[in-house]
Amino acid sequence: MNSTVSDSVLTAFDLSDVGSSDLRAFGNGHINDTFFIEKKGVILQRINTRVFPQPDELMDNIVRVTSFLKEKIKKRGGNPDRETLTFIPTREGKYYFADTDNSCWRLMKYIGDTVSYEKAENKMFFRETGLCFGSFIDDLSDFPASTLHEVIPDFHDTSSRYRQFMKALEKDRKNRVKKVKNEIEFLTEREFYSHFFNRSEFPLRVTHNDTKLNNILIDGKTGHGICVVDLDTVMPGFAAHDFGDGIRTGACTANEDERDISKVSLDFDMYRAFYEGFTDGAKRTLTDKEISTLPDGAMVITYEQALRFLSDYLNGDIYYKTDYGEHNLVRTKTQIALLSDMDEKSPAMRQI
Ligand code: ADP
Ligand code: GN1
Ligand code: MG
Repeated sequence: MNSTVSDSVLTAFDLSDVGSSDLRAFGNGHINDTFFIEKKGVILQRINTRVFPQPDELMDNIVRVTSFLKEKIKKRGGNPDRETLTFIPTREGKYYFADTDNSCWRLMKYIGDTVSYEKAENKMFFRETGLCFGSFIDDLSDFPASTLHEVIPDFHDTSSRYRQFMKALEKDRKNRVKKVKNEIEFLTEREFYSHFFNRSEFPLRVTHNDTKLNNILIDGKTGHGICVVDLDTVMPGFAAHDFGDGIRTGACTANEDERDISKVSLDFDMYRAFYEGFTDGAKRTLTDKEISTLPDGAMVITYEQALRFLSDYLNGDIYYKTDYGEHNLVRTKTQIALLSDMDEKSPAMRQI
């Protein structure tokens, strides 16, 4: 087999007749490695165990959440194989396989005739994306949240992200601090964002926590959002964070790694479209207070993402996949440009 996927992985999942030419690298995620095997109609994924060191807990969360969702989808007459992920166990009945080099792999059904976007193509698709992420929160509102493992502790605890940023500054492992004085100043001046979401003030819900636009599959024929993917970070969290990451990735006029920051701003029409979809999807669950803080979620998550990208740059690019040396710095700059624009537009964001 090729250097990426060993024969033992394929044998474990009963895919022995699959050859290296059948594996197509898929998607643009920053964490896992995803392969599409068209002739079997499946997606094979290598779990990034540096980010998710407990694959047992990770898969336990995901399998229980998808089983729960499948029951809901069946009850409302939907298609449980299309509207949520279906994981396929190994021949030994486990939901992941650990290779001899300690890579962990999982297999799921490919959901066909769908597309996912890196950038929102139009308002209709983006409203659908908001609707899917909002409905996800509604569907999981009666899932026993306390039984979920915290697979990445303090994932969206922005003050903890701020402390990690301070540590990265202090260590300055790659001697890069001197190159990013302006970015550091921008982020330290806005430290107040890291305290906005206080755990005791807002209800903890079962949230997705990685609501990037490309984590929604849109039906290629109808244009409707049908499935929420990338369930690794489903954990208790705040609805405003899910709203915020959707806006950060989908209502931005440029890609997350656009080098020309003059192209980066908040597209207000897209903002409104996502807001309408999200609040419609989660209408049975969200309180007025949660709804009133959705714009703050967009700003806090964009701020947090700038902290995370810059910390990774200072630490020597050890967390996110990067394509070139300054990739994390470029990503930081787009987050800063987007946040600056949101700062200006926040009165209008609050008015909707
Ligand atoms: P990562 O954690 O690296 O972001 P994802 O689980 O999001 O990985 O998968 C990467 C991409 O693969 C997604 O953005 C989506 O486009 C596509 N994808 C993932 N799972 C499926 C699936 N079951 N069916 C069809 N496409 C999928
Ligand atoms: C990662 O895996 P992906 O690309 O969907 C990251 C998110 C970040 C995002 C930034 C587990 O998401 O938290 O917001 O990159 N996932 C994890 O693009 O850290
Ligand atoms: Mg993803």
